[in-house]
Amino acid sequence: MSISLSRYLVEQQRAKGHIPPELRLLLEVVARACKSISQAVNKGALGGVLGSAGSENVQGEVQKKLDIIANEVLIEANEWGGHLAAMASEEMDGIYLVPNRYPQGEYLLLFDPLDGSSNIDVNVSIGTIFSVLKKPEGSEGVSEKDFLQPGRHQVAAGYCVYGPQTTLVLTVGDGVVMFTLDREQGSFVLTQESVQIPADTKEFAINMSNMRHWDAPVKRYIDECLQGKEGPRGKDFNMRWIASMVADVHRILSRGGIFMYPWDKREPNKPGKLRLMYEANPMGWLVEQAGGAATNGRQAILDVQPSQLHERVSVILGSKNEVERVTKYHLEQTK
Ligand code: P6P
Repeated sequence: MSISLSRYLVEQQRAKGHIPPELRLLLEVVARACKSISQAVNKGALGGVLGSAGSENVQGEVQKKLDIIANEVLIEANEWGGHLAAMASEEMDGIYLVPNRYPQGEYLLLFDPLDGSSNIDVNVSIGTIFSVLKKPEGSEGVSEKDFLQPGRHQVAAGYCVYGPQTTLVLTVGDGVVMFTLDREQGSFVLTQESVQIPADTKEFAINMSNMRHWDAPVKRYIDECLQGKEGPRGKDFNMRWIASMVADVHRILSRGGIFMYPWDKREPNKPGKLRLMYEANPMGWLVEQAGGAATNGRQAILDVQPSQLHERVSVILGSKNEVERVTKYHLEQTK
């Protein structure tokens, strides 16, 4: 007997009491938005949704048509429900206040509406990443600084990967669950509970073309992996790089591995490429909830105190023992 997302959330609330009705509504609305995004993505060229939109986002990156479509779908799906005070997106410079014509709620929703955009036009898996915070008590109205909370403060986080299956992966702080979209029913069905990442792995994910720009600890770690069973690790490693964080993280949640997008010399003033608030924090929490680890090389990502909405961070996440090894190499460097 299949369990729908709504039934799962109701029964979790009944059993554990950490998914109040407003949060359940938020998660159901986000899931419905992801279903619409999945349909737009699946149309591809037939839907006239491929290619660039001829504009740039706050990161100075060319926006794809589907980036903008996905952003609009998430805004329109969430603004009327009364569960949110405001939203923030990779595709918008500032926060989006819920219009006065709608009731304001206590939650803040952050998202990367379509991560992995460079893969859209070549039919490789992409995804939507989201993070949920609560508006700080007592603050009148809502402003950007209300969003600047460490990842430990998240009340829900997840992603939807648009691949051979459309799969919604979610945590509310009590482990990680996966739902697969049943297109005939049009609903997300529970397909995996208590996701666990193996503590060890033989698979690393990093963009090797940046090797000459890496810092010493990263070079040391990857070099040891490449030496294989004759080297200090005593085993051979495999490499994967999909250049779509959602797809790489989904593989790691499904079978283990380590994902790294570290600081490098190309833009030394930037701590990394990936964004803290709506990429590293939600993914970092999911990975920790599945028994893995997520650091910026020196501290847990979830403990980083944000200072800007779109700030970037170095990301090392996945199988606990591997992440701890890379982090140890970084900490040894600063001694
Ligand atoms: P590179 C996609 O653009 C993204 O933000 C992540 O999803 C992905 O892991 C990374 O950038 C890929 O970056 O430099 O390998 O193209």
